[in-house]
Amino acid sequence: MEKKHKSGFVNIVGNPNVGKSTLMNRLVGERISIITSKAQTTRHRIMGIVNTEDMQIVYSDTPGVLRPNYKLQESMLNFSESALDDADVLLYVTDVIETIDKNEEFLQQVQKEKCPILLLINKIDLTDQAKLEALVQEWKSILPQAEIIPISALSNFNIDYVKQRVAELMPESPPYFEKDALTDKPARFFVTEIIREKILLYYQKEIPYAVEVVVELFKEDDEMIHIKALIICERDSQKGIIIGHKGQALKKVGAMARKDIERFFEKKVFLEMFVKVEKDWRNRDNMLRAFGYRL
Ligand code: GDP
Ligand code: MG
Ligand code: K
Repeated sequence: MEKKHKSGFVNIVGNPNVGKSTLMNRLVGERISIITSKAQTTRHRIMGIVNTEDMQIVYSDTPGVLRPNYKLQESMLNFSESALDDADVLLYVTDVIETIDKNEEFLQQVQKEKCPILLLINKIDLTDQAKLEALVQEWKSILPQAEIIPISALSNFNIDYVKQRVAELMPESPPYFEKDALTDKPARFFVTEIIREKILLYYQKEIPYAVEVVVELFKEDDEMIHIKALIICERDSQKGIIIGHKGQALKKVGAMARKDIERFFEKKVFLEMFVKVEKDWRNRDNMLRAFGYRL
């Protein structure tokens, strides 16, 4: 007899920097979500799809939950809340570092959630047994319906067990996407994500949060991929910092990004980057829409 096909949505939620993107990449087995040590790296929802013969698991990585104090953050919060709506399994990620805020609005929404919740306590490589046990007890009282699994996404500890539990919790369903699909995001999206990651790593303070990256050209032939990317910032002073003395800063960022893009597509890449000032793009609805944020 033929085995019934299973498929479902697994949404990864939690506060910034607890390790959601690192976990997502472990679960999907490809480097599809960008990771840095700064908060707010993941602005959009990113999906990663794992296919086997009789199962399709659609993981999605969400931006960290943030209190909206300007329009961009409001839009990012929408992505997180929508992650609660369509989940078959919720992976609520916390770590051994963050202080638990029981009154947090998002946590209260999670408490009302009806789908199965795996509460993943990440970064256990940074703590000891006694502290971890105390943390487990605390979480048991906050989210009694959740199954608590201590993990280390970075050192790949207990990740196979998470995969196994997710697979067991998948409902019977035909696949939602083509079975050879890796992700729902097009190639250009990965280019902007990689460039943004390098900007986050290279520049200090407000620069990473003041910029948006747009890929204007993505042209592939047999030999190479030609990419033109635009870095949009808010002020002339920021443009100066991004470009740097004699263009050195932008050159470095471009070189780092190109290396990663080449590794991602396994192809030679010619990357051109330009910087443009668009005053207050973060507060302008039409600009945000053009960049793909849902408002
Ligand atoms: P996100 O904001 O929740 O998506 O978190 P990221 O995946 O971007 O990770 C934030 C930081 O935590 C990065 O510097 C990761 O390398 C680090 N990190 C993630 N998982 C672990 C872990 O298991 N152990 C340790 N020590 N660090 C981790
Ligand atoms: Mg992330
Ligand atoms: K992050």
